[in-house]
Amino acid sequence: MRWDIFCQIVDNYGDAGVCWRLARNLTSLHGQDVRIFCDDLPTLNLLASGVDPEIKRRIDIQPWEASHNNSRHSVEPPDVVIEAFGCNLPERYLAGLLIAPKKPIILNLEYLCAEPWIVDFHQKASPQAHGISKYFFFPGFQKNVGGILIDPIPKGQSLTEQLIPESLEASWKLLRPNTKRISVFCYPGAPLLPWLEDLATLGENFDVVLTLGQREQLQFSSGSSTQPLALPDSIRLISIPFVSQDEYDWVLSQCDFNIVRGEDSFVRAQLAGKPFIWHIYPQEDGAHKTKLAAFLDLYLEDASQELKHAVIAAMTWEMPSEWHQLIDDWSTHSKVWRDDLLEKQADGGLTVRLMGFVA
Ligand code: TRH
Repeated sequence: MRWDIFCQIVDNYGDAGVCWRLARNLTSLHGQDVRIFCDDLPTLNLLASGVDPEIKRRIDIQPWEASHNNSRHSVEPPDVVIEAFGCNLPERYLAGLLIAPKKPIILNLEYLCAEPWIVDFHQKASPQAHGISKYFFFPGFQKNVGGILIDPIPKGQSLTEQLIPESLEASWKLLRPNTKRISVFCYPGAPLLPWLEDLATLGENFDVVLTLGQREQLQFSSGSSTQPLALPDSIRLISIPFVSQDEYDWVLSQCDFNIVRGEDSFVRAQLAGKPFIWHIYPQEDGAHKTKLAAFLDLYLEDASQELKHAVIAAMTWEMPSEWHQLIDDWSTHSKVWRDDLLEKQADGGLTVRLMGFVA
């Protein structure tokens, strides 16, 4: 089938991250034809860099305007149109669909959500005055919802066995042997500096892998942009550049603990099978607290009372000394959660469910 994915980048990288991962899954695993129309090509290309050129060649990445400025698109209407995260289709593109002999199906791909109400809304029709069928599609963890995006891992290989990506070789040389690794990718509001200072009191060494912008954030919160950060030697900070999506997934798989955010890195941290803090995207009305609580209800359903307290404390940015004594239990729990998640997505997860629904 032919798929048109519309991706409007509100902020950061998550919208592009999800669209790109979906496009890759559709083409490389399922032989679908995919076009992405995106309003911010530099961001999309940043994530897509370093990808097997064969895969990249099969995904047609176009600027947003190309969806309606190029007559070719009105001549060849797709079978499926995806409005990622409820972005509105350009009117002229929609007008082209209305006169097409075969109408496509339009899907509104929603944000990932662990809240129970999505079960009742998933795959429901959203009647449109123009007459083309449009449906809501909800990614999620529960049964009977849209699932999550599962990536292909080369046969017989796990992510951890893949070689150090070239772009990370220099940084990876700075890691100390037999030292716990923590990767950090969070929003500016996180109390990262006191968190690291507290980590230093645990009597262990930690190598902290800082993704793009995190060192600057730390520097800013220290109150001085020129003074070096005063952290004890037990904490070694290692900055890495913004790497491609595959390479970032690799980083998560190589660390013992990950701090992630948004939607896509949150899922990858779970699939890495390691403990993590989800720094959920803060919303003014506090809706993120409900979303986090809904996820923790699922994530900790089978955990002991002790572990529940520890994980909730960690996820709400209590200092490591408050919960770190439970880290081994949490590590075991993370592997069980990952295996369980993969088992629940054994049908192929979001991509296959999308294709099944369309069919
Ligand atoms: O960047 P995010 O915070 O993105 C989003 C958007 O802000 C969106 O508007 C918001 O609604 C949503 O969060 C909740 O976090 P996310 O979703 O984890 O996306 C980051 C993407 O960037 C993900 O695909 C991983 C990728 N990435 C790289 O490819 N290389 C890197 O070096 C890093 C740090 C991330």
